[in-house]
Amino acid sequence: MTGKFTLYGGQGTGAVAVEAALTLAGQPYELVDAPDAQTLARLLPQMRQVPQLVFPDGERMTESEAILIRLAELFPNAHLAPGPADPARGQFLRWMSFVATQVYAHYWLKDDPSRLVPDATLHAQVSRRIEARIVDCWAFMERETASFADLGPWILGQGPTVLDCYVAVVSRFRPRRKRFYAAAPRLGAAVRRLDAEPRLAALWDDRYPFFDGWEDD
Ligand SMILES: N[C@@H](CCC(=O)N[C@@H](CS)C(=O)NCC(=O)O)C(=O)O
Repeated sequence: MTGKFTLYGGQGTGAVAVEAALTLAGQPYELVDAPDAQTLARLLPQMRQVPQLVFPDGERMTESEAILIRLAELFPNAHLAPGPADPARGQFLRWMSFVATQVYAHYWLKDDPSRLVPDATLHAQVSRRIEARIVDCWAFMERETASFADLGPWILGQGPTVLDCYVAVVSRFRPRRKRFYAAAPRLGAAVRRLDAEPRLAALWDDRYPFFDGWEDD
């Protein structure tokens, strides 16, 4: 595929995982930031969420998991996912879906509990319970992916894949990294490798900076 991508995104959002994948694939893209609810409503009235990626042929995709898998398919030379015949493919798809549905999807409510819970006195409790569920999910993923440690230092052993990009970004949302490291030390080591990946240094600086206390709850 030739031509430029347009990514609707925002600093410190899941769209940064898509930026990381595009960067590792060596693909230039135009970035349109939608930093607040009003801009989201104006630019992306249908869904009001980022990421949204417009492909060079005009196709538009929402859903970070699908976007990341599609990019890995389109640029196989970047080795961003195990291919269809690779024995790791099933687990790759499993964990991509897990991050999207069991972890990332919680933030629609966590970011604004009033969407489902009108009583504001309950919002802090809702948020704490969602965070506890997210930590449990990371701990489950840690246990279930433990055998990949024999194959290499990335989440699926070989990498970095778009799964490493996805977890590296989503694990930075609250409750943030310290609790993530405690629940999932091997996954923590993999995402720290990606934090330190030289090809992504400029991207992290610009789009998800490692500010003082960034790992704290
Ligand atoms: N299912 C979507 C979730 C995207 C999402 O929750 N994005 C957040 C930013 S990290 C957002 O745009 N939130 C604004 C809102 O939901 O109002 C995906 O996987 O891409």
